[in-house]
Amino acid sequence: MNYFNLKDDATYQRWVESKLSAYQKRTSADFKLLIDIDSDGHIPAESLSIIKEQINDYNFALYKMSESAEDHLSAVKNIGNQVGLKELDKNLCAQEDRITKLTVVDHQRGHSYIPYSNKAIGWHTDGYYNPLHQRVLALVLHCEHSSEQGGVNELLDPDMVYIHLRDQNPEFIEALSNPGVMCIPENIEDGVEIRPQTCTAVFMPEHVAEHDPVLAMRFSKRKHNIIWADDVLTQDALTCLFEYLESDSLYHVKYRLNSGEGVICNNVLHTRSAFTDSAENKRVYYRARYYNRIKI
Ligand SMILES: O=C(O)CCC(=O)C(=O)O
Ligand SMILES: [Fe+2]
Repeated sequence: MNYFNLKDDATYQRWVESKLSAYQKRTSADFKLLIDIDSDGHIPAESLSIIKEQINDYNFALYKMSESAEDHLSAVKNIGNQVGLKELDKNLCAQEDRITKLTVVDHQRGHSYIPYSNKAIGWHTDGYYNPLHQRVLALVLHCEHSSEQGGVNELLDPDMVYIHLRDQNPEFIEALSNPGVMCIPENIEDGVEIRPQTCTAVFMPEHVAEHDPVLAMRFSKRKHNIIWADDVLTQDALTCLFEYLESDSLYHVKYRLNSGEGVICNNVLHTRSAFTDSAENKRVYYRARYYNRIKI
């Protein structure tokens, strides 16, 4: 089933129906918003099958550790392994094991990236600037400690964004599937190119072995450092996309992670609200990005 084919409306409609009926399940009283896992990151079989179902349905699942973890970093690695995530991204600022600790860092120490601040982060998928051979297809975001106030995450399944845009105007999908629609200029530090210019589509079919293609999305709402195609259709598509992201649809999921809770996802769109730390409550997150999708 290739629901990307703009000429095959019947297949697309079947897929839309299956997505909508999956979202219906979230309204049921016994829907499991937080799936139980062990404090070392081990996922019991029953929970793994719920995670599998939610990933299939929504591309993300939230979990909660049964008690407080001794070693959150190794628990995160453990979680990734059990959901088939193996190829960790080599991020510029990640520690050697390639999982990034996100916490407010003193700017003098050289980190001026927003993730290491307490500022809000707008809608994006992770690694939207990565070269195409290093696409970030999955992500584990884990909370070791929450802030005093704020730091809420919002999640949105790219499939629902695709559906919204295609239903508004199928030409929006064509515009945002253009491989040159979004360009990120090279990153040069001290005269050395640390990342070449990358141009990319926003919507990209991802071909997974023995499966029909699935949707991957590369996007950031940041205006800084992104050059969008300036034709009218692209600009209209972006207006529609931005409006949808900022709306409060049935598919937007807002949640503030507590210690020991996290998100496993196929790199869905997400945000973070601004937060304040206190001496007792300093926000610490771990972020693991992978080049492959979840496979359970
Ligand atoms: O801190 C967070 O809650 C999310 C951070 C994030 O999305 C990122 O660093 O890409
Ligand atoms: Fe992110």
